[in-house]
Amino acid sequence: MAATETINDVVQVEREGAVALIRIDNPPVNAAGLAVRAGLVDAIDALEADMEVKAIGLYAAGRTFIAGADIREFGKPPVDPWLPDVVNRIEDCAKPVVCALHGTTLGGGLEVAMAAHYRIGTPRLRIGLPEVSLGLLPGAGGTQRAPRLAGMRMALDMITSGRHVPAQEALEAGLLDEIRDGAPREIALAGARDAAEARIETRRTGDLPVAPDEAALADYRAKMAAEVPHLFSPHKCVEAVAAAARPLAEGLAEERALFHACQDSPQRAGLVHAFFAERAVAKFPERDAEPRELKRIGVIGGGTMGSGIATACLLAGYDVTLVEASTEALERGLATVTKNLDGAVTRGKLDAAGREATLARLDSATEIAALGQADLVIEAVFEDMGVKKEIFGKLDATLAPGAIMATNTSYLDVNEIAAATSRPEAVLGLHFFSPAHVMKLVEIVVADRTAPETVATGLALAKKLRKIGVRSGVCDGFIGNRLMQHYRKAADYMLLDGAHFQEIDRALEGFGFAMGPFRVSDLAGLDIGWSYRKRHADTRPAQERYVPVADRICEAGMFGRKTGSGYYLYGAGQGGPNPEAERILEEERARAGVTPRSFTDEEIVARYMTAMIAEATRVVEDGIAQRPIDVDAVLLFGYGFPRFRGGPLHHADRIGLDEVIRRIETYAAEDPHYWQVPGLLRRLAGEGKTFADLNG
Ligand code: T1G
Repeated sequence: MAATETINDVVQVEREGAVALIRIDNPPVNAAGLAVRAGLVDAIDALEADMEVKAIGLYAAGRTFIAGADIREFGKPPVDPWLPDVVNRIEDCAKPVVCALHGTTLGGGLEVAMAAHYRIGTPRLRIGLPEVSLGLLPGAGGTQRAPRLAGMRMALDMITSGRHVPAQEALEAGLLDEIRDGAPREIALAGARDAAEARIETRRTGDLPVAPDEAALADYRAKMAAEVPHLFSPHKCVEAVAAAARPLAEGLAEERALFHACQDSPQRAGLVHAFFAERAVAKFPERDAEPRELKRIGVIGGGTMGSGIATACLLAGYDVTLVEASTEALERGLATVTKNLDGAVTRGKLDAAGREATLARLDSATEIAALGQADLVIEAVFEDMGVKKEIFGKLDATLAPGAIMATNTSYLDVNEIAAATSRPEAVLGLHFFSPAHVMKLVEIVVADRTAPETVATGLALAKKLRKIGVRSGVCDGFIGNRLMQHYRKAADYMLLDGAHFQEIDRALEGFGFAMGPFRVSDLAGLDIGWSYRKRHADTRPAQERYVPVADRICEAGMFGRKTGSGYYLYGAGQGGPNPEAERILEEERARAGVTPRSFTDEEIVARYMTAMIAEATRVVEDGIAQRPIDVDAVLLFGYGFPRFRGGPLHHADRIGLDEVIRRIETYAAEDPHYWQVPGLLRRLAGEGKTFADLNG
């Protein structure tokens, strides 16, 4: 019988005859926090000194071997033993260490494994070095040992992409020595016995030679310069791998120095914040309520949004019924769904057989009555309150008790829509973003009478669709569009005051946005904002400054890409500013009596971001968003906010709340209606707190 010895809360040792096993058990993902690191060192020390032990098996309990260093420790003062030292201790162990890998062995977890003397993976294992997605690089020897096992080019590919590599590819690349099926403990035990009886050849990775590959280094230097010029760590990743051509100790020292440079970069903080934002938003107050089981989903409306939502639900495995008002519209919707699925085949997300099986789960109708069996129905028709209320009334009469009704409205009052039914507790908003089968974000809009079970069902659906569901209260535009409506005005005010729309786009693209606001409007279609402004013309406050440039461009029939011109010209050989738009801009400046002035990129970014931060603060203050991190997640995953900046309120903490207040007060001198300091911002600054303090 194996003798088990507890090293600490998360590390245990078992002795089985001439071999011993080290077991890590640190749920949920065996992150290499302090206890794991200290436990590993103590276990290796003890077993190396134990004369009975001839070989050591290393494995982890739970769903995965170590999934990396403990990200929650980043930014805090490091505590000994550091992971690089733990990794070197394992490699220097006089007894062979055989590592059994399962789940998603990532970052520091793979670095621990690469320091072991033999690696056995399970068939469904995936390995990776994703530190770059956190603004870092593998800092525990990964940039030195991966090239020794798999060559520089494979190491560069893994370290600059952060991709998860399946077991078979890892074996072929030399990162694994074997693939065996079975429980990690049994694999580690059998592997250690094989090592003790020399049935397998163990080796010290650090002693292996590295074939310098200047061509690969040149390729990746060029690739990073072209693809991510504004990011810090990808370039450091390449330089760290380049150091692998030098003796191990020198290479490790170079890696350490580059790791610290990344650790100190603000991009690391932004990217780590984005990592946690993606996960923290799922912590809804209603998350423990029982979600309704969903099998068949109805989608009303076969337009861009409806067909995208239907595609997302089909790809997630649901049976879907698409409903449209006419056969022609229905056929258009079905054709779009089919095209979307073809796109998924092209992207390798689906094979031909999968496409057929997926389409087999799609049926369609021109009557809402056909949705009687649906567990959930998502309405995605055009933005008209009367039409939506009529549809919800019909759904109320059609659906079985307990079924859930959702609206994909981007702006309209979900409370008013819910009131059009006899069961408002079963109504919520599910606001998808176009293209709905691609965009990660879904705003889950909780109306005043929405039941916790209904919210929990919305959250469960978002998870099943592999989307990021963010909880929002009911207000005009919920979280994202409310912010966009506000910060977009800051861009229009700078436009009228003298900045050219190309300058504003360039400045914000320099800040990290994939596309500036005027290019985004041209892509989305200027007519969408136009109809929104027309709908709100009567309720616009008299003292609000109004810039009619976009209206004038639309009145001229220019809606952006879809009409070939908007702020910019589109079509063959085009792409520059639209002279017509520039002429309209000049006319509107003259009409407003504006003497145009110049704006630096810094000022453009400062005004745009300050406007965004101000409205984001009000969205938290009004309780529309639960926490600041929810607002950050909405902008990150739905509005192209640069991930390395972490989101508007993370950014606010970086520039300092006093500075944000100073800016608003400065700008308020020219427009006190638009530039107002939110009470919450003053309170936090007054108490010396930050938005991070509100994230819990
Ligand atoms: N540290 C701390 N917590 C972690 C964690 C980590 N590395 N990985 C996951 N969690 C938490 C996560 O926040 C969530 O918590 C729960 O675990 C489940 O995660 C020196 C410096 C492993 C593929 O980048 O990619 O090693 O929200 O919801 O979808 O070179 O988590 O429940 O409270 O994501 O099944 C490198 C990051 C670190 C891997 C599982 N490693 N993790 O996905 O579950 S840097 C990574 C993931 C490093 C060294 C360097 C995924 C996953 P909560 P989840 P999942």
